[in-house]
Amino acid sequence: SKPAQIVKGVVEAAVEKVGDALTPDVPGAPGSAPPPLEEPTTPHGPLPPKAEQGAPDTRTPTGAETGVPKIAKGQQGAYLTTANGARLRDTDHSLKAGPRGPVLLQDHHLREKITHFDHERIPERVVHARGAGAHGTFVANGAAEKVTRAGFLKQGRETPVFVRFSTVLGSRGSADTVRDTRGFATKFYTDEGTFDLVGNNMPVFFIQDAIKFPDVIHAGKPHPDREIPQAQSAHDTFWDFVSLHTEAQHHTIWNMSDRGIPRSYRTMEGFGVHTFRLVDEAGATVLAKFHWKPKLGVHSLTWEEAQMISGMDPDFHRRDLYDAIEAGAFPEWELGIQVFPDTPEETFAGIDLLDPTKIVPEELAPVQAIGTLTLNKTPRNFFAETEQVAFHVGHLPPGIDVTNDPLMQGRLFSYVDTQLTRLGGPNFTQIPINRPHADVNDMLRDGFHQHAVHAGVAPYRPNSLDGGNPFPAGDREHAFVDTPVTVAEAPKVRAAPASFDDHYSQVRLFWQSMSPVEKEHIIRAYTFELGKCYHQAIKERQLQCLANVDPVLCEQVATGLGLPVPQPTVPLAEVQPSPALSQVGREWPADGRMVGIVVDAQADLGDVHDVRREVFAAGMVPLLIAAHGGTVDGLPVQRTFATGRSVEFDAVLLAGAPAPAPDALPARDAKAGAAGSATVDPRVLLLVEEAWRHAKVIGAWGAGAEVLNQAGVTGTPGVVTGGSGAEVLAEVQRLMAAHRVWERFPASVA
Ligand code: HDE
Repeated sequence: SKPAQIVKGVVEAAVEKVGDALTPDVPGAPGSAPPPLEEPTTPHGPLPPKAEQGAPDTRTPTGAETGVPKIAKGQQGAYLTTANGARLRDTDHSLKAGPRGPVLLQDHHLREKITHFDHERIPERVVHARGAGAHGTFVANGAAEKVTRAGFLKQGRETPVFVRFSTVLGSRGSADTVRDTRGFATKFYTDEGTFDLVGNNMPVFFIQDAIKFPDVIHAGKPHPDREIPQAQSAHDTFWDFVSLHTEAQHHTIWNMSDRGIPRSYRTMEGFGVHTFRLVDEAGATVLAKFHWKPKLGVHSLTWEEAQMISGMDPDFHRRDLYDAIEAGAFPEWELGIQVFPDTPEETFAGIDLLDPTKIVPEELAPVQAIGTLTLNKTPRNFFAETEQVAFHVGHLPPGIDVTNDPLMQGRLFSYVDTQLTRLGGPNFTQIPINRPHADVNDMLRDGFHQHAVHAGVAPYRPNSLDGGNPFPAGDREHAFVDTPVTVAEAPKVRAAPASFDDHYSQVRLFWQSMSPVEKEHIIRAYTFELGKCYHQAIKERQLQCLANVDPVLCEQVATGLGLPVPQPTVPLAEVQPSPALSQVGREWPADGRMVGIVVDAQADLGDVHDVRREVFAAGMVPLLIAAHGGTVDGLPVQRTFATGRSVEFDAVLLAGAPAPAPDALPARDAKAGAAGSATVDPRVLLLVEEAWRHAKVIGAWGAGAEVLNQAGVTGTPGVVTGGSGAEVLAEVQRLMAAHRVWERFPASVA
């Protein structure tokens, strides 16, 4: 029969692929030529079997040899087997006493298959459960050599990395575009041991001491009775906590700003948050903060877009990351450091460097680039890599050390502890994605899921039975040396230093550094979130906090909530704004951006071919939108008026003015505009209206100009018309460099 033939074909193809599988040709893998930029969503036939499904190679997903001989692997060969290797001839029928009889208990294959399935799920991360990861490389430019002996930061060194981005509050299946902090965790597989830089997309944290972490997370997670809301901070317990623990106000304003709803993982900054101690060859130290700077600039969604995407494409950020990598638009970040003298006070310009609720403005201590991260390969298997990757703040190579930041100190305990439950025991560093690329000889033994078959009889030191192995390393053998920092002689106390008491000056600094449109967004975010709270006292308490930040901010939010404006209880700090904190006002490359092109049969299709080529040439991805699927003049239609929505596109081009299709909703006469009655499909009008409202660039030529007329947006800022597609695209591209047409957003504050 036909299905049987297809299965046979697939098996044959798989058998053929077995030979290739040991040297998979991964597009974009380091060393291989970048694949041509191509539309990632072009419809294609059934996927061929994955080569590695036939015979996994013996390397870790990041390319290091595991040393495990192929013969010891659990899965290889082209034939379906039981877990212990017996070939099977049927996996679709349980063993029964006759075709209509009861299933027999002796059916080992049935029991094994179902038992394994029953245990497929592992506990999700208690925070940062929702995430997406990618492989890449980090190349150092050598600038850090002056301050650290870390080998991977020496000039020209290339280190494989795995990065996992995440939201904090939501469950594994929650939407990507919720308002939240984003995790930005990087594993550098250095040859001096793995370095995990477990950061966020915001430079400060809610709390100053790790002991409050369970409290802030309990407050942010869904309410314990109804378990709602999912992945949101817009609820009573969150605002109860942050208004009572005012140290949280700085992180909270970052969350309420556009930083809480990134456009893409590719347009996020990253921060190590804590201050680290860097140590050079001679043992001299400096204090430092790590920063990731995206090549594409820092850019966010609008709140309405974020909400719409949560419904339309909850996997938006994950898809965006994978599409960009697979299209060859490899995301890049510069790693930078701010460097401070390591003085006994551990302060810089009066700012306590151990307080994780404080930044050091870049204008006071510039971020110096020390290398470039490029993500160029998507995971082969989500569970094996993204889900099982385990980061740890204490995974440090020689040359990078911790400080006494009480938040960092608590994290040093937490990250092993959590893996014991999540990954089921102490041997999680043996999982392929977590395996160091440096040699490991750790004398740790046994435990659940022990994969190593250790040789020798003396896992202790010193010994005389295993020839003295393993040997301690000295400085010259790249040993990690704990920095001999002097510990103050002081009484044991549960207390914080007095400098930790300033909870408002940097919140004001952040507010004052925003452009008017960013301020407007912050006001709306507070008003929305507090508007979702039920308890009046909580709203009033948070308004009191805002009064201590800025009278305009407080007054605007209070007006939105219909509540009185409180007076400040602390003097308003004199602050110097930090322009580096604003996302507005600079220009950036548009690599990997999505450009929607509306076409119909009447459009000038020659121009559409040209424009599509030009969009590709600019490193962006054109997506053709038409009434129905199929092709237009030989070009694939990737979105229809039913499947496409404005939020997916960074700019919209109109090459035609499609008439209402039979499956369109009734036209809305109110929107007929200057043309009298609407002759354009209302879904196209909606697309244009939304793109306009979200301050995106819109371009039209030929018949497309009529859509602008009927949407009522002709001649407004960022709406481009011209005689040809090429002319319009050139101007659209120029405007896209600013990310959005900022002047289209209303701003009620200066
Ligand atoms: Fe985490 N955090 N955290 N965190 N964190 C976890 O570890 C914790 C903090 C961050 O993609 C957990 O493996 C404590 C700051 C990221 O796998 C857990 C404290 C920053 C990720 C944990 C903090 C982070 C985590 C949950 C307060 C930014 C995701 C699963 C002292 C600098 C990593 C896991 C990934 C994950 C504990 C505070 C970032 C429970 C106790 C500050 C990006 O161990």
